Amino acid sequence: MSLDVSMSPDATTKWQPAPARLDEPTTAVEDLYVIGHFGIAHVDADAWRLHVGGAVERPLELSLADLHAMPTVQVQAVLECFGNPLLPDEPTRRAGNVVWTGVAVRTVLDEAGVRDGDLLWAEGHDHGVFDGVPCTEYRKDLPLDVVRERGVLAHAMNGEPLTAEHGFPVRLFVPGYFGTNNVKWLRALTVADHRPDHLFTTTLYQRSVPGSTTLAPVRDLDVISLVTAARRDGPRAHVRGWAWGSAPVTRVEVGLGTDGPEEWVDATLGEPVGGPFGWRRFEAFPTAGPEARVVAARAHDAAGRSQPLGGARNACHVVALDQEP
Ligand SMILES: Nc1nc2c(c(=O)[nH]1)N[C@H]1C(S)=C(S)[C@@H](COP(=O)(O)O)O[C@H]1N2
Ligand SMILES: [Mo]
Repeated sequence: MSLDVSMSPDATTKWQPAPARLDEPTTAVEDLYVIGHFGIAHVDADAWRLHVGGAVERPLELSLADLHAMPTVQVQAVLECFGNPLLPDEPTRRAGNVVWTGVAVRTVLDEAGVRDGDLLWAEGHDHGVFDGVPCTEYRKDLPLDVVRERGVLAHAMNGEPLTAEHGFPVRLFVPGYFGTNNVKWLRALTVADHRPDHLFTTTLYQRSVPGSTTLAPVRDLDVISLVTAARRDGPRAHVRGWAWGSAPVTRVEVGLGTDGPEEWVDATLGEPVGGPFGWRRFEAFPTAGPEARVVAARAHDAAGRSQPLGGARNACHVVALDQEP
């Protein structure tokens, strides 16, 4: 783990496109938001190794060539940011639906032979200071059963090798989980039976859950929707966008009004794009009188959850009619 990794000088990298740019079913890599808490890491692919250790029979050290020689899996799914961990109730609407190619985490864990433990720690090469706290790496811990079932060691996005911004040469991706868990510039996987203390595991990215007094790590995606177009079309409005979440989206409503959404209609729903954790198109053509000025979308999921109207990170997306969202 002594690989020398240079970091771009910026302390935090944040970039995101306007929602109107997310109207395509598959998000182009150049339209996918970027978050790097310490900046962007630049990793030498030849020197890169993935260390697999902890409670395993055979610790591994895999090169990029080793990974490329393993069976490949491909999945299309939404990558979504939880938001600023210091402002956890603020909507940021950073998301994209991309195609991930790589090696199933299961393949690597089977080769290593898991002995025991119910968590998988994932560690990235980037380092620096975030919120005044110096960190020697980015670290997350994830439930081993979920990562084993659907986690991918991704080396390509939309069929092209990952860019430095998105985690070159390899990142973890777990469909249905918030972006924070999808560790970029991956350098180690460790099977463990307890949570590691780290800024990005037990301090930040924790949230309260109904019926519990303890905070839980930010993992499953919330039910959410994004408006990508809202224009007048004769006496009607044409409103469309995407909806997704960790549980299947069952219904999306579109609201229209003057100062806020007042009249709601059901939108039509397309199939999830690319797989169960891809986003679904919603589209509606509600009647829009001259007084109609704002449009909102509200998604509901199979677990019985709905987007709140306000005050939450997944609050309804409200946009101005006839302006590019
Ligand atoms: N190593 C590392 N992985 C990381 C992060 C990071 O700062 N360092 N940020 C996480 C967060 S909060 C998000 S939302 C996604 C963003 O991925 P992207 O920049 O490819 O869109 O990466 C996640 N993985
Ligand atoms: Mo994020």
